[in-house]
Amino acid sequence: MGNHRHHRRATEEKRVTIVASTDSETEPGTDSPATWGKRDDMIVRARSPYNAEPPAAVLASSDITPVEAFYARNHGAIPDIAAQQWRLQVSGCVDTPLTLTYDQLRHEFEQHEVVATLACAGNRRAEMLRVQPIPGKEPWEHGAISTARWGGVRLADFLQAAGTQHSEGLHVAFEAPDVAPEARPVQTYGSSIPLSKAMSSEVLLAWQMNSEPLPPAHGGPVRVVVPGYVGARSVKWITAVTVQPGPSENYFQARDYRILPPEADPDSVTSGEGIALSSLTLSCDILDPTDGDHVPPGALTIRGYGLAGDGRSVERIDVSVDDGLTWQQAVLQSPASAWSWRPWSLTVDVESGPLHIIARAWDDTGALQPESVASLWNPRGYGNNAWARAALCVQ
Ligand SMILES: Nc1nc2c(c(=O)[nH]1)N[C@H]1C(S)=C(S)[C@@H](COP(=O)(O)O)O[C@H]1N2
Ligand SMILES: [Mo]
Repeated sequence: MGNHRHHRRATEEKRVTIVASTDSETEPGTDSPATWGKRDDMIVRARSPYNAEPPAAVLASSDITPVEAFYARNHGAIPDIAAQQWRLQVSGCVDTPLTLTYDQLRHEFEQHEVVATLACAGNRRAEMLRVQPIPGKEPWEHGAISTARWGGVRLADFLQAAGTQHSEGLHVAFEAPDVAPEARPVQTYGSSIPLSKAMSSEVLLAWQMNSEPLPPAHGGPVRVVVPGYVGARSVKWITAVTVQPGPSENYFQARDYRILPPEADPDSVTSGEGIALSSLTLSCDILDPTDGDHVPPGALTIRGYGLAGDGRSVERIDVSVDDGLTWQQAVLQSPASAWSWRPWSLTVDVESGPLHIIARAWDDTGALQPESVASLWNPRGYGNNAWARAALCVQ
């Protein structure tokens, strides 16, 4: 009897409440959608699951994005997990499978902070779908990217504590409790990264964002942050870690978040088809002013960011205001860390009439971004790192 009760309590503790989509606050189409503490001017791509990006000019206004402006990308309803109920299990190719509590995470491991930019692989898809339509995917403009100061524990320290084996080619898979209706078959969210990346010091089990406890919309109580990789690998509401011989079989690792050849039918791809997205690629964007803006003649300050791939650095940003005939070098700020975007600005003199601004980034290996978005088009609309362009009107 006592045992039975104890067992029931344990199950209850483990239960995760999914914020019901019948809650009028999260129902699409109502007048008062849940805003998850975001600014009123967020561009909401979907209310349920909640997907939203800040206006580009808002992103340009701070090097570290405030939580209220940070983009939100969700494939399912946002789970409501109390910190005291949260558990993280590690198993697979480890000597000692472990279960970690929130208190242990905070008090039994060294705490670290990393400023890192999260970028959704679908950022700037809007430009891609003007080349050719991409049905059923969010038309993200410039804002599915943001930068935060993440605080937490190194994933490496946790894997070490579990006695993770170090054989070549192992992967570390992450599981979360949120159910993604778009997955085939419908399943919870998950992904994986190579063990070599998982053991790198920048990869965190984060419980803090900009020095505050991680909010539910961003994966609180605890998420993975994988700096330098596409946002999809930074699994929110992490509940299980498995060290395994190959990549995760989760839909979002094996079938989605892949670059398919242009002629592929995304609805009939099989597991493992296409190129799995991992490291970010060299990119930059113009955030302020942006497409369609009207600006007065005279001095115009253009602002944006550059972002290099996995641990590389942005060394130069060229800006053209005459359709690429001539280029000027933008003024680069120091990035907040090796994992953060690099803000840039340039003040130019502009005359009345239409104005086309182009920006392009070079990294420390001498690589330049690809010029055309058309050459990058792929059926799921991922990885648009073409030269940044903005068409506006000076009057
Ligand atoms: N559990 C879970 N983790 C997730 C997702 C999700 O839907 N569920 N979305 C991923 C994607 S595609 C991105 S781009 C980032 C977005 O993180 P953010 O919402 O904190 O900006 O989280 C990733 N982690
Ligand atoms: Mo994403």
